[in-house]
Amino acid sequence: MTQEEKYMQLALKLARRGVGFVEPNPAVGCVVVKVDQVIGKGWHKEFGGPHAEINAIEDCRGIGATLARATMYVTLEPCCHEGKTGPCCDAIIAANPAKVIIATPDPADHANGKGIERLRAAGIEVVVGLCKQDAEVLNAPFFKFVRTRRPWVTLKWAQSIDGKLAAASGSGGDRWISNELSRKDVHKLRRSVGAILVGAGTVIADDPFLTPRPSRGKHPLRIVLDSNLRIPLKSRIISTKRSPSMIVCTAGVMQTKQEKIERIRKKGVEVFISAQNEGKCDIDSLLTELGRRGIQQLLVEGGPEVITAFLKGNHADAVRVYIAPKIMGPTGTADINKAMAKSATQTQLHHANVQTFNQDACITGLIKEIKTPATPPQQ
Ligand code: AOF
Ligand code: ZN
Repeated sequence: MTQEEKYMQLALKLARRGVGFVEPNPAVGCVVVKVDQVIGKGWHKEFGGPHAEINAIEDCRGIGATLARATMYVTLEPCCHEGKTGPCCDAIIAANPAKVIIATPDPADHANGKGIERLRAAGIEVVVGLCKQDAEVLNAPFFKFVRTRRPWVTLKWAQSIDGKLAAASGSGGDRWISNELSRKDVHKLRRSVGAILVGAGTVIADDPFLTPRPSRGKHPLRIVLDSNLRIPLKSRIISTKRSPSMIVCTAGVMQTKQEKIERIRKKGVEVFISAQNEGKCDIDSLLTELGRRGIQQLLVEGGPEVITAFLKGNHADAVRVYIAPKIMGPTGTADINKAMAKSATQTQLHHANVQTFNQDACITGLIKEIKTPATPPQQ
């Protein structure tokens, strides 16, 4: 690894601290280096807060250092628009570093090379493309949404070693599969997405709230895939108002369950009549609709049939699975292995990452490899 790559990797590491807090913004990190010394570090810490570059410039000021003759490493093209904060480009130009090294351009309309141009026009040397792939993997949901206007889909489940997602009611065993720390992580994940989806079977079996707890001001849309409108009117997703809800069913129920539709709508819950695919709700057009509503990320939380349908239809971008050191044996239900045995394709996850939450393992991986052109960084 070159020295420059090391600095950019440090900026990427700082950026990762923002994951879970900055969405739907990208996570961005920044390192300022002068005569081989890091004189400032910054990252985008939370949605609506100052950008990475501003925090890094502030950090330099904190030790009384100026950016003259310094090099700034930043994981995303600095913005030049007036957003929730002032344009980073103007702050960088005012601080006047000799060089700015950027991992990847920002494809958002308000950026898309304009920030790079503005820095160059001010006489700052700009290099683009260092550690580009890592930067693309880091913000893959943001990049997908900006480029395609479709949400990034993560399939998440927690399983026992023998592939069970739930404990049978009355089995006497522990209700939870994963441990408290894993579940805390799931709530952080919920806070980072625009919508959370489950199948009607999960609602009937578990009656989940499907809200992030604590919410910290985040209220992702709760979606139930329910082609035959089986959801009980008393279910928490309908009766609690903490987050908006949307029940997705097919046109067939408009004749047979008109009254139920009305009753759900009267409770302030949306009933969305979806296009149909083999008698089920068409996931593809639902994703288009969610994208149209500006939802950047969708978290699919089960059950086994729904998770498998997303995999089979090639609608998933990422998988995050928590594996608890537990064998459920006869007390386990919702068998993910059984559902997946019906799924047509073998899938090798890319850019995989393994974490532990106390004694639970958590594997994250992407369905497709993130490819970037193998060109050397432009000078
Ligand atoms: C940067 N540095 O650290 C981030 C950037 O609403 P705002 O003002 O927070 O702007 C959000 C947009 O700015 C976001 O959509 C993305 O294009 C860019 N994010 N840019 O220069 C940062 N997080
Ligand atoms: Zn900015």
